[in-house]
Amino acid sequence: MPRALQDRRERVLLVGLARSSSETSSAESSLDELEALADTAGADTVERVLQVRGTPDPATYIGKGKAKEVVELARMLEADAIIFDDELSPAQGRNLEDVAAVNPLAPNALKILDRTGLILDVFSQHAHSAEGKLQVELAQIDYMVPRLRGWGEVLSRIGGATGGGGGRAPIGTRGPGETQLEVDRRRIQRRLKSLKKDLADLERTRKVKRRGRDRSGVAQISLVGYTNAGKSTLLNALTGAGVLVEDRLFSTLDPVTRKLSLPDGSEAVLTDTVGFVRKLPHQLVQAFRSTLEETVEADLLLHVVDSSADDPQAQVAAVESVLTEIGADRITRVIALNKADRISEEERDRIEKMFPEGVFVSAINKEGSSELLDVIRARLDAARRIAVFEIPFDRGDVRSALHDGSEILQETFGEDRMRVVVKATGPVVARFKEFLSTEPELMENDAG
Ligand SMILES: Nc1nc2c(ncn2[C@@H]2O[C@H](COP(=O)(O)OP(=O)(O)OP(=O)(O)O)[C@@H](O)[C@H]2O)c(=O)[nH]1
Ligand SMILES: [Mg+2]
Repeated sequence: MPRALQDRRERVLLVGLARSSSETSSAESSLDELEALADTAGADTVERVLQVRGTPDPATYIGKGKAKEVVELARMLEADAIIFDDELSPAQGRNLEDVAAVNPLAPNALKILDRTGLILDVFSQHAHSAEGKLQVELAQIDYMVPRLRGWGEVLSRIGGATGGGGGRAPIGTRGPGETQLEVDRRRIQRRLKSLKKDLADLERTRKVKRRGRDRSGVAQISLVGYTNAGKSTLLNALTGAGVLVEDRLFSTLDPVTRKLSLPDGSEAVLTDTVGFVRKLPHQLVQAFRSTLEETVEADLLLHVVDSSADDPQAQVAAVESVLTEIGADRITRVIALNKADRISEEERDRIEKMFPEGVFVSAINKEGSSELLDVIRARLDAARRIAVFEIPFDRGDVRSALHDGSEILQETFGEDRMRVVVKATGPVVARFKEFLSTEPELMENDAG
């Protein structure tokens, strides 16, 4: 493709569906988000179409007549692609391509894309670490395989080298790479197998690193929140880390962990990770499972909310639903109402009512951060319970780990072991459960 053409931002038409006329406003905010995703992927939205329809049409999502209309409109506006605000089934995608008379081999064909494909595209642009790239490729293959239209009909994105934000490939085609030749299912299988193996290797390395951290016994806090809520900015503000911050969706894909000093002098570690979004593709949740495990194993979740967003409650709901999906919904959390510098007094009152437990902060000018740290410390404290450990003398490492991260109430030394009474969080207790005393009532007498 000539250079000039490649550098041109693409033009896209967005199509959303509302179940009923009372749901149009939430469908509109979903389209806003799709527009932001498209912008992040390098495309300008030239028009949005919202269709009210009780249930999606199984064949064409919006109905054949409407589909023809949308295609006409797209051609008139010289759009490069139509993006549907949902995951299209493989059959819907094929039928819509037929309506658009898409020839995937012809240049400048009108492309049919969906929300999942777009999110995968953004992820593939933003994946930097080896693990992140592999995770995205795995999710892309998962998404693509049922959508292949027979041998060689569709371009393969597998096994090449143009992915990962390198060039200016057109939106929807950025991926692990492209080859002109036909796709062979065996090759896909081989690639899948090697991807999974490489990922497993990387996961092992990361687990070893994490085990080192677990042994320290200090509280682990995970930042969670909607994409672009300001998680990385808050990490930087609280810990002085130099993490990349951008006004783009999904700028962070790889987890970053930094030390955090709490007001009582104790230490915790704070991990920044991938943000969430409405209808986060399950292929990605699966592929990022190991990254998200850090979140599941945290002592506390710091949920960052963009208080200046149009609908913070909807964003919180989207985050909560992903947390439930990965099994992190029972972890204690603190809500940071970020970007407080951008809202008026009235908005502040309104948001305070929505989230009475939330703490207003501005990560950008550090306003509210000391109050936030106080709340974090108090919440960690409340999550602590008294536990009694019996630690052999040769396990000084366990004792010092407990000293680092927990409050020591009493220490007594026996013949071959020491008894340590501590106030520690559930996860810390679980980490050292092999040393838990089997005679807690005895200890209580001792302590009293
Ligand atoms: N006005 C204002 N802007 C903020 C604040 N915190 C973050 N931002 C801006 O919001 C944008 C997103 O910030 P990030 O820290 O990258 O957000 P994130 O949650 O890490 O986003 P992803 O990693 O993409 O999911 C950037 O342009 C920040 O400068 C704040 O307190 N006030
Ligand atoms: Mg970030």
